[in-house]
Amino acid sequence: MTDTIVALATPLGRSGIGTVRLSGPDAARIAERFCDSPGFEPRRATLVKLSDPEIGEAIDEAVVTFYRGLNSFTGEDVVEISCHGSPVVLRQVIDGSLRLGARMADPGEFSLRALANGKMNLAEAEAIRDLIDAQTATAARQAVRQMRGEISQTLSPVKDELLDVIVVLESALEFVEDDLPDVQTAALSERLRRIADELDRFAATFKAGHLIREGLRVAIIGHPNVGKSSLFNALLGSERAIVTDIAGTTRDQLHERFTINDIPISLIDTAGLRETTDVVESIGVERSRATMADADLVILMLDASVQTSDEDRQLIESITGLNYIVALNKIDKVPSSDIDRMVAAENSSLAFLRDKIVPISAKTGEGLEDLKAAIIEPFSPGDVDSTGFLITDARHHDLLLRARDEVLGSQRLIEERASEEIILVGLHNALRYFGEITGETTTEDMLTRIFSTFCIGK
Ligand SMILES: Nc1nc2c(ncn2[C@@H]2O[C@H](COP(=O)(O)OP(=O)(O)OP(=O)(O)O)[C@@H](O)[C@H]2O)c(=O)[nH]1
Ligand SMILES: [Mg+2]
Repeated sequence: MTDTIVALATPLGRSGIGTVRLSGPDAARIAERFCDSPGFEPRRATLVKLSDPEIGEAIDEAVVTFYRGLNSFTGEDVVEISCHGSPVVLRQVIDGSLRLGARMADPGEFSLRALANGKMNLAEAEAIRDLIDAQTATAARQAVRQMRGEISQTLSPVKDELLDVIVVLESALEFVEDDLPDVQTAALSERLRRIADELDRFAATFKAGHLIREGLRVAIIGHPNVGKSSLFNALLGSERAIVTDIAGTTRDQLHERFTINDIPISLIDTAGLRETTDVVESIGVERSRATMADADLVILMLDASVQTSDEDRQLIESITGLNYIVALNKIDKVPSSDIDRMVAAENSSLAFLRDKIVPISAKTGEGLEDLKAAIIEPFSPGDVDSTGFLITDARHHDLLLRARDEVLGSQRLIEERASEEIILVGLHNALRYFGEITGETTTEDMLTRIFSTFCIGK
C-alpha cells in the first residue's frame, strides 16, 4: 500500500501563484479537509476557500484540480492546490497535509511514481528533469523530443534486429545438431556488425548533445592588468567585474553564464597570474591555476601593447597540454601593422601560436565576434546534424557504448566459431543495457541514484 506524498510544485519564494501537489490514495481526502467543498469533480478547476483543517481559520482562496487514478501524472490520485504564492500560505497547506497523514515527497518522487505506474519510461522521466533544467531553447527542444519517447522509438528497430539474431541463435541451440552452416554464420556476423555501427552512430550524437545541454567551462587566464576582467564584462554585456589599472585587482574568481549560438557558456574571470607575497592575492593565483586545469577551454590573454616577456613564454608553456586559445588584447593601443607583424611574421615570438591567436580589444569591442567563434569552434560537432535527435545524457551514452561493445564481442565470437551459448551471453547483456536506458531492467539502487538528481516536487 503506497502512502500519500506532498510537496511544493513551484519554486520557493513569493509569486502570483504557488502550487502544492498531493499524490496518493488519500490525496483527495486530505485536500477536502482544507476546503468548503465536499468532493472534487475530476479534471475540473474549482475555486475554493481554504481554511485550516483543525482550527477552521481562513488561509487563502485557491483553485483546486483533482486528477483521478490512472489519468494523472503519477498514475495515482493527484490534487493540485494553487494558492497565492505566499510562502506562509504554502507552508500552512503543506504542514496541514502532513498532519493529516501525508508525507513530504523525496526528490523526484512524483516522477518515480509515474514510472512505477507505467505512465512513462525512465528516459522520458529524465527528459522532464532536463526540460526543467534546460539553459537554452535548443536544450529544451531536445528534452521535449526525449520526453515524447524518441529514444525508445529510435532504438526500437535496432533492438528488434538484435532480438531477431538472438532468436536465430537460441533456436540453433535447441534444434540444430551440428554447427551452423558457413553462410548463416557470415550473415549473422554481418547483421551484428550493422547493429554495432548503428549504436556507434547514435552514440556519436552525444558530442553535440552534451554541448547543448551542459555547455562549456571557459576560464580567462593571464598576467595582471592584461584586461581579463574587461573581456569578462564585454562578453557578458554588463559591468560585473571590477576593472582598474592596478595590477592584482581581481582576487576572487567570478563565474557568470552566457550563451554563444545557443551553447551555454560558464565564463570564469580569474586573478592575474604572478609571483606575489600578498597572502590574499597568492590564494587567488593558486585558484586560477586549479581553474585552468579543469576548464574545457582556457582563454590565455596577452597584452598587445607590451613586449612579450619571458614570463609570457613560461605562461604559454604551462598551458600547452590544455585546450586553449590566445586573446591578444588592447589592439586599439597599437597600429594594426604592428599586430599583423606580431601575429604573422616568421620571426615573431608569437609565431608558433599563430592559429590560436585572436586579436581583440575588450575596450572597443573589436574582434569579440571572432573570439566568440573561436571559443566554440573546437567543440562544434560539424558533421552532426544538430536538428536531429541527440543523446544528451552521459548515462545513455555510456549504456549505448557498452551495448555496442557487447555486440562487437559476440560478433568476434561468431567469426571464431564459438558455441551459440557463449555468443548469446554478450547479446543478452546488450539487450539488458538497452533496457537500462528506458528503465525496464534498472535496479532499485540505480533508480534511487538517478532520481536523486531530480529536485523535490518533480
Ligand atoms: N586601451 C585598452 N585598455 C584596456 C583594454 N582592456 C583592458 N584595458 C585596461 O587595462 C586595465 C586593466 O584591465 P582589467 O580588466 O582590470 O585587467 P585584469 O586582467 O582583469 O587585471 P587583474 O584583475 O589585476 O589581473 C584597465 O585600466 C582597463 O581599462 C583594451 O582592450 N584596450
Ligand atoms: Mg581582473
